[in-house]
Amino acid sequence: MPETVGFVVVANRLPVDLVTDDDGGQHWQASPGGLVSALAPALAGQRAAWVGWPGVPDAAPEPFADDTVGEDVTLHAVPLDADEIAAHYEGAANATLWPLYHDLVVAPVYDRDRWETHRAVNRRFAEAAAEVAAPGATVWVQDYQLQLVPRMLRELRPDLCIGFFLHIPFPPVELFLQLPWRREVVEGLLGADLVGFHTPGGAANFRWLAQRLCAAEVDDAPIGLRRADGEIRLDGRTTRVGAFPISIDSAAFARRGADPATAERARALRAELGDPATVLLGVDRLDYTKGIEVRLDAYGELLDGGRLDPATTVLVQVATPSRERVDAYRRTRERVERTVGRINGDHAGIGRPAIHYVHRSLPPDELAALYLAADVALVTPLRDGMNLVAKEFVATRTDDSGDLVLSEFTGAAEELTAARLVNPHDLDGVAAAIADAVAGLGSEDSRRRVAELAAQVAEHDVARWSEAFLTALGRPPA
Ligand code: GDG
Repeated sequence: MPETVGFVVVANRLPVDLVTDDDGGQHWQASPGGLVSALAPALAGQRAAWVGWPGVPDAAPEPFADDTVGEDVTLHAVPLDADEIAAHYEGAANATLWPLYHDLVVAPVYDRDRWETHRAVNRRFAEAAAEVAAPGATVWVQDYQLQLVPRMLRELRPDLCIGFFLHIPFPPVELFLQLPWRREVVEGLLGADLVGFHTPGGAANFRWLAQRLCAAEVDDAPIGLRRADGEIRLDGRTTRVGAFPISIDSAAFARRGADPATAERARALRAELGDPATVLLGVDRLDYTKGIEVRLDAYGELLDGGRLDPATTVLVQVATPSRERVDAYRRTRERVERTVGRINGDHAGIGRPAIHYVHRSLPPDELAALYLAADVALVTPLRDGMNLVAKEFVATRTDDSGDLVLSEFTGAAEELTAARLVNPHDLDGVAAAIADAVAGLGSEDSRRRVAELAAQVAEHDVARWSEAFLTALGRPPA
């Protein structure tokens, strides 16, 4: 039996992935995604466990520690075989729930066999968490892949204090009702003591569904968090619901932005780009929800119409590889790359591309230098739970220069109201916002807005997010 601890994180992935080297050896490497930095303040200074999948089929190491999260956090691997990865992770999570929760940008696949596996995998996570949690421990379950875990864990261990946080949007009720397993999901989440969403809208949708699908009693009374917070009572238990907008380690990004080495690298990057007057920047996982094509199309139209000059403007688009075994992602990549090729074909000079397209993950230092080198960040998702790139861009900039074009359909737009907010379905509006941002660079208005954005992110950092959630959950202080 593993040693039990008072605080357990349960997430789809461990903070490290098992990677096989060319010579057949294996090592652990930080896994993609920002969950480690999001949870670092909550994990600091106490014995804790992290339950998750090691990122490859059949890996089942004994519990271990890794520098990524420190010696005090024991990592407990939940093994998945190749069929389970296909059915649960690529199937139910990324071909059903992900598109359903992102406004059906692509059609969700409703497959009963895959859901059966999804359920079995959720149970395995719940059992692993039940095994490492000490009596009365706090367990924090993360994200859409594990929505069935809170109830399963509650049945195994009624003594636990269980929190759940959803990192993606919770959809409008009309869309959620499509899900054949809709009641199972709502009941799954209601196993938690506290369910957190990025926005009040997500919390409100969930409360409505709990009432309609489970005949739960819903209380509007705020619990001291924010509007749309409230309580749901079912079968003698109470689940609290609230909005907890996630953020970044703002001070760390500001420090990196202020580091002379970052500024030096930013200058070098601009020189490598041919010292253009204006650098536009997009940074995303290559995902159909991120609206990469929207900004490419808007940029292409601005070049076509002569409103931006390809001799003096470049767009850098970093599109990190993601979920490449899922069909819709392969098709999105093809469309993005075709569009990049067409725009470059129409507008690039020899040795002077109109778009620099990077389909790789960049090291964090290089990403920070890009944030500093760019003038305007283009964040145009069709739907996004929060979007951390928008926050990272404004936190990295230390001189109030630049501008941010931000989709209204991101959680970030509810906080970053000083950005140039756009409807990503309105191509004219997106193009106009990009043109206005470029024209307004250096103006009093843009400096004032960027200063306001940076101040917002500096104040509302990720430590504040986890503290707000865990305080509302009632976790005893570490
Ligand atoms: C989900 C929700 C929510 C990207 N390219 C590189 C790189 N990144 C980093 C960014 C940022 C992270 O990846 C992406 O975070 P986002 O928030 O933008 O998007 P998702 O991955 O979809 O995250 C989202 C989030 O969960 C948290 O709750 O905000 O709505 O969808 O941190 O910097 N990092 C490095 N190189 C890259 O090339 N080093």
